[in-house]
Amino acid sequence: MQGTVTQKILTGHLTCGDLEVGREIGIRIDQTLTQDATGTTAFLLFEAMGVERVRAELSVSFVDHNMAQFGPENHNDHLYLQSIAAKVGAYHSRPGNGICHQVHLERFAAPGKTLLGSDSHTPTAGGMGALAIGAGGLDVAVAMGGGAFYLSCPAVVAVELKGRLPDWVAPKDIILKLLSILTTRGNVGAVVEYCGEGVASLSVPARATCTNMGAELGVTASVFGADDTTRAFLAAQGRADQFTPLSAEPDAQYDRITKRLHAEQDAVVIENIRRYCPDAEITRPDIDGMIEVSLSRVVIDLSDLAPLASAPSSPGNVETVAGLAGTKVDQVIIGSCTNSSLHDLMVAAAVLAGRKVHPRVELGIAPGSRQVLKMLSDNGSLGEMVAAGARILECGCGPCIGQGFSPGNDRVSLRTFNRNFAGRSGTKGDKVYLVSPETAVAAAVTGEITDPRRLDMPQPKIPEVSEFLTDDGMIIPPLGPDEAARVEIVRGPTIVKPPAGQPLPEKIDGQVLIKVGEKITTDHIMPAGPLLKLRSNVPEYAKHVFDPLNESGEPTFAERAVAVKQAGRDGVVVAGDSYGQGSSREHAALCPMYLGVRVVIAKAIERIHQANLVNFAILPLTFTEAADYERIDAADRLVIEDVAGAVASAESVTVRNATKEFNFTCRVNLSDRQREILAAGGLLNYTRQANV
Ligand code: MIC
Ligand code: SF4
Repeated sequence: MQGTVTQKILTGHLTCGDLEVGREIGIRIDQTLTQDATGTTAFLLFEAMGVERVRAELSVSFVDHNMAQFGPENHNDHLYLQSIAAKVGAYHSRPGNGICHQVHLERFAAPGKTLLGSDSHTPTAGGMGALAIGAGGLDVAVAMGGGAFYLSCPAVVAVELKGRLPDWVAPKDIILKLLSILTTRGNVGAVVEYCGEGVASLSVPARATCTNMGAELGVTASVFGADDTTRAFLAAQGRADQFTPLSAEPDAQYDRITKRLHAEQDAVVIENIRRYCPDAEITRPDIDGMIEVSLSRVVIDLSDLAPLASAPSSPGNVETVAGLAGTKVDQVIIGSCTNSSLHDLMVAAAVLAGRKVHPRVELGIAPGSRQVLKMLSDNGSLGEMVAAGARILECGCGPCIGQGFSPGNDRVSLRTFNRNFAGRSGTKGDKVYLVSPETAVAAAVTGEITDPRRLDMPQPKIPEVSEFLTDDGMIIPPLGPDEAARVEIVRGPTIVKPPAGQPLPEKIDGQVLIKVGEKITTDHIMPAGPLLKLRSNVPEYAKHVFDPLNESGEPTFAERAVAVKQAGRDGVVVAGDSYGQGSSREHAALCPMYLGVRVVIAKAIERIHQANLVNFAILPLTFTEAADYERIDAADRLVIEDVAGAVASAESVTVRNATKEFNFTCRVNLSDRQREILAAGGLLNYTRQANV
């Protein structure tokens, strides 16, 4: 990574370790970000840590996820968050002020800074040249308290952009193209660094669309340098003084990542890798048809791109819009932290101007921030949208996290969002496509998936903004220590103290509570939608663990877990590849822990989820032989005799399937620090003991 932007930022923030790919490093965190759905727990844990004041340079608590306010829970959370921010010295962005990532980009992100956020799309700020990373709330609480953040030193992969985007082709199409090359799997531990002459033609919000969906690649972060475009954006936001130029050296060295793919099932991806990765090395298929691909560079010529879409139900199912053209569309939503900038919504307004939404389609538009909404209103674009028949939604996450606007059964929904995991919209069997604002608005007026290049108008030319409307009246700045001392923390009755972790037992006598397949997301483990309001009440929320996978009429996961716990056994979850994809929500570890889950055995576990498991004292193991996964069934009894040894230092551990009488081995892929955290019974206990 010598000479890369990533290396420069890491070097300036390193607190321990060496920049050797794969080795654990600690970094100082300049800024933190929380949002209400993870933030309430993060601040409760911050309180439990016993640190009185925020020690990071800047901590912002946003309220953007849970604003439907069905029942008292959400408002109780908002009031708690406002009061605790005042007490401990954090900024508080009030509900209605916008989506955390959009507002952070506009008002706080700066080149060269490190940002840790309790939301997986925190890397959005990489569009500004910040090294921004998503993590569980407890890790963010530690960083708020001035503690370092620990991560495996990333492999830095170059994404070189050439040329310019053609008309009607959007930044979303760049990241969807990258998803079709690198896929949603096998990129854990990498940072994607954008470079090349094509970068200059992309605005900061355009870059942020690309870095935002780096989360869907599963990488640790995505980052651009900081150039004249960054300087102009900061100046237009009234923050010219926060600009620092940042670029990779001309001879920067990038690192190779290795991915395993199936020669036949992944044939399209392999073809893309051959075409777009000039230094790819591809092995011959092994006996199971698996190949290994290693690469350090992806080269994308922007002028060759066409409008793309992620088909249901994974962001990695990328297809061309032209190929899907003609599919009838029932719903279109433009918004989310991926595509809700002023530019994106002005493109939509320009297409809607003087037209009506197609009679078959309901169109929802959620501006990303109050800044965007007010500017749309002032320049007349909002009026065009309303006149066309758009339903204007609050500045927040809304439908992206299943807070309303669920599509009808079998209805096709086109969204400018970043995730289309099955059921995330709130409708079982949903058909959600992820597209650019250009493609979304084209469908809104034609009623079917339409290549926007086929619209009877030229691409709208949206002028660069030289001065954004900067009214921070809805961001409450921190109070000084004296005033803060007088603040009463508001704790509504629906806010329940999170349970504490317990050290692992010497021996695990466990039972498989559930066996799940590949690519299980945290939305499967701990669903959001209407349940999101239970985030600050773990005992209640835990009743819904694995709800989307529970069979109706059968005991729920929670009921089975409680029965197993009462019988004196430990809960075990068995999973396939890429377990814990998606969000950073630590409830996907915290709630299973509350129900007695002590071990997760998977073919592979995603980065943030693995860290959350450790933070809540659940032992993450991976199968040494993937084939052993097939030999285990739900309800099997699994025994691990030497848990203490596994946690202390062993790199592998023997697990006995006492139901089927066979042994298998699992990898214990933990850093020394993670071993200490597990031994202490989780990060909270560890932090208290270490007095970070
Ligand atoms: C998401 O997009 O899934 C969320 C909701 O923003 C999550 C955070 C959460 O679950 O609260 C994320 O991406 O981390
Ligand atoms: Fe909000 Fe959706 Fe972005 Fe998550 S992905 S932060 S729910 S807008």
